[in-house]
Amino acid sequence: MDKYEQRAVLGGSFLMLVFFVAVVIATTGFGVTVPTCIVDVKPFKHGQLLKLADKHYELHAVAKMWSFDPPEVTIPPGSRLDIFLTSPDVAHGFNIEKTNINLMAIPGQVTYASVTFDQNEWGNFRLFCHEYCGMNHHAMQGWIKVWPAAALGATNQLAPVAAQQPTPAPAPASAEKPADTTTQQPNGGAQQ
Ligand SMILES: [Cu+2]
Repeated sequence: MDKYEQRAVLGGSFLMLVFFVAVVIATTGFGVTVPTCIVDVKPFKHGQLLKLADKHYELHAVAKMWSFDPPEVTIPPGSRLDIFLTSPDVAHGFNIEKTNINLMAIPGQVTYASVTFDQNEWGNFRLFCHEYCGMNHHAMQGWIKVWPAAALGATNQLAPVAAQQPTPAPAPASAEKPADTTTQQPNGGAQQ
């Protein structure tokens, strides 16, 4: 074997080993989960947010032309969110900014991923479609609103944020600023 060819093979093998170790470390050390296709869950037609336990929620999300159902959910900081996603029409994307969540919504199938939000970071995380799905694809977005319990109201986590009239404490220094200031803020724009 030519010596350059030999080096290329050795270099390629070494890189594959590095990548494999990186995947193992990401999975075991950092809790990064790989999106999976769930075969024992039937596709559902309506989105909902279920509270499984304190700071543990399950989101059934439907991506359709050209919106998400539910369009927004509100959960407290430090929450784990298990996401089950499907589509009734065409393939869509499901990407939550500033997280590892990057899913495909596939008609007739359910995909799954899980994300745990940082205890000390809160704000609005934009959810958007990243798979071209038609005329209004560019406008297809939603919100994952991560707000302290005091801002959530007593009952329905899915209540429109505008109707909750929460009065959260001032954001900690590390708080995420809402990504889109043109949308209505949960505290009516009173945030300092
Ligand atoms: Cu789209």
